[in-house]
Amino acid sequence: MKATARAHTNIALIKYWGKRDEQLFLPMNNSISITLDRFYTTTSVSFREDLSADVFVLDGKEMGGHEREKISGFLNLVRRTANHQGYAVVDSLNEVPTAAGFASSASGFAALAAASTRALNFTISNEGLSILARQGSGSASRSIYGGYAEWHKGTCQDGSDSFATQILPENAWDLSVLSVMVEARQKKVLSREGMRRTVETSPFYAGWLDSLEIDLSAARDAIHKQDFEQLGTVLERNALKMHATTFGANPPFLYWTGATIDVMQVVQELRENGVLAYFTIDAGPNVKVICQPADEQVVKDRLLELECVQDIFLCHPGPGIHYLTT
Ligand code: 2P0
Repeated sequence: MKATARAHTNIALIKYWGKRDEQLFLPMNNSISITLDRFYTTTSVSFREDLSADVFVLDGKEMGGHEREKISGFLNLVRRTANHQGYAVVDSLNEVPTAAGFASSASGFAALAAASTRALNFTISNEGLSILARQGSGSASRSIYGGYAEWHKGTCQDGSDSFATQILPENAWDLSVLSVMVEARQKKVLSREGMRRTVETSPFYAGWLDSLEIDLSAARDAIHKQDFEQLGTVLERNALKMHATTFGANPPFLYWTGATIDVMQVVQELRENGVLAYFTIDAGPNVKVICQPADEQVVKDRLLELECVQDIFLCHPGPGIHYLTT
């Protein structure tokens, strides 16, 4: 009763920002992402008769406390879904630079959902896996798929229609995603708390929700047409709007540092010089710059001229979950 699965991280082009149900991880809005080739989590799960509790090993180290509880809580959900009793050993290897602002929770819970259901020989669709992964971390719902995916917020109270679907596979449209690392420190306001505070207190949150349909349809349409300028324009606008909601929260907060703004300005300057590049920023100070593969070297060289840039990780669209033989 053992299986191994791999899932890749993803980066949101249209952001998931705010939950309507914290227990079930139901979002306030749809989101759209690209799954990335370079960063992934590989997880083996084996259910064993001889265990009296779940065991979680991350990067070779046995975890306890909150980390183990999170995994065990997720496995409870899998056990309920697959109608199985019995504990498991979960062995995960993260190929994700969390210091660069990549969330390992997306690839982590997508890989765990896939490996644990496969270990139990439980037949499940990709949509079912997306629903399961979502309940570990919202953004994990999108990492089931390669390429470009949309997580539909759904309308059911039980979350049964809140899952992601693929818009375009990874080999359909190549783009370059440069993850520009300006700071390796942990973020001060975790995204979970940031979302909650924004939904509850920011007067700008209503504006975020009101304008989302326009951003979603522009992004979807741009991906279908493979119109990079249209996609870049909307993804940058959407990221700035997400961050604007945090300025209005009480107490207000800001994920950027001066270096974040330096990178944003270089991206805008590149565009003024005819190089199509756009930025997006998640719940931290690091910036992801998106451009077409033909421009990636020019963009990278220009960004490396900035003293505040510590490192740049270059990614392309990557695959969805897959199973490895062990
Ligand atoms: C996203 N973020 O769409 C957004 C944009 C951060 C900013 O998804 O609470 O780790 O586990 O559902 O998925 C990060 O939040 O949050 C995130 P939970 P998650 O990628």
